[in-house]
Amino acid sequence: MVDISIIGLAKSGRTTIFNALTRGKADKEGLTSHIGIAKVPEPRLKVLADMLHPKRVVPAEVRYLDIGASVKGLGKEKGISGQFLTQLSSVDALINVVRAFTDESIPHVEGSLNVERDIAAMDLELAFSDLAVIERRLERIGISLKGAKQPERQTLIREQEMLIKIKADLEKDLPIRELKLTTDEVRAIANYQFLSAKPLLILVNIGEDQLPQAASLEAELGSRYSQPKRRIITLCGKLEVELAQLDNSAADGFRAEFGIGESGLDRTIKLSYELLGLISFFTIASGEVKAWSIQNGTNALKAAGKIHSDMERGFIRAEVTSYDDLMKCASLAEARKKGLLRLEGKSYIVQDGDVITFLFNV
Ligand SMILES: Nc1nc2c(ncn2[C@@H]2O[C@H](COP(=O)(O)OP(=O)(O)OP(=O)(O)O)[C@@H](O)[C@H]2O)c(=O)[nH]1
Ligand SMILES: [Mg+2]
Repeated sequence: MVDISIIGLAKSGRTTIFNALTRGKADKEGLTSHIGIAKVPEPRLKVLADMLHPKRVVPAEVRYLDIGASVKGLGKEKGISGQFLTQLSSVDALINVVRAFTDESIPHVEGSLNVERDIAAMDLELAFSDLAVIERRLERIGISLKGAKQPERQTLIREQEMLIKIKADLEKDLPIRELKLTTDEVRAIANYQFLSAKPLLILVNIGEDQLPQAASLEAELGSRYSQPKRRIITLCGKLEVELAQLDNSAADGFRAEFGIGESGLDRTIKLSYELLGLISFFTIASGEVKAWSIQNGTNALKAAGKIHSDMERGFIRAEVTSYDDLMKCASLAEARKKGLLRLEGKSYIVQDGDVITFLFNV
């Protein structure tokens, strides 16, 4: 499962966004962190369901984490530490909620509204956290080097050099996600789970009164902040949380009235998926149509492992058809008759929209 953590300054609307995304009712005053699940919007799943009338339709899921109110004033402190760091380090991506709504009764922690300043403050926070991790590791390497013999010595020196290089970049305000690293370096630093290396979605939380400018604000901010591993979105958390309580057609009606095209929540999930390089594949079995998310470039063996470790261990082959080919037929059986089912082996790279039946024995 994909894990995404919601971060941001105090009173930026994190818990509101969390509740909207997960259709949850987390206590906004609570100090504890919240974990919730959201279903990944996938229009092709509905088309498949309409065609095949399965007993159950199971969308892919994302897990969201809201790390609670006690991170208040995070931007002023020296770095993210302890329990928060452990929680944040393990997620796949971050959503930074930045406040743009005005409300006299809820003072902004910094005294005034300033989206750019708050984006920079969080970037700094993530960089501080990574620098602290690097410094601790460099200290340890220094100690280990005193007694180290070859070839361990060589390995330690290589790690030391790489960390010193990354440290210098961080000190120049370059987050790790922006660095041009070699595949070896990416692999070497993966274990550190650096925060500034994680894909980042900046979510600008606007007020209802700003809805008419939402699209132009997003375009303007997007031109400045969009990067391969960083995107920006504007939405109104307060409205989204209300719409999330309605059924789909009622919510669509309200959206049309407010001039909002697609659901802000759906767009948030989709953007996080894009940032993470995730694609969907589908399985149709025992009366269930299911969507699964995998990293683009995953082979059939690993994709099978997503479903069940037995499927990976006992993998024989995969029967694959594309969603588009299946659309030309009325069922998988007809696709088979028409010769649109391919047999693929372990190393086949799963494509977005593949409909797969895994054959395995255990
Ligand atoms: N007017 C307005 N108020 C909002 C909006 N989004 C959130 N709020 C309000 O702002 C307050 C803070 O929202 P939360 O979602 O609790 O924000 P948070 O970042 O989780 O806050 P803490 O965890 O307490 O630091 C709540 O009273 C929300 O109802 C919005 O778009 N417009
Ligand atoms: Mg909160």
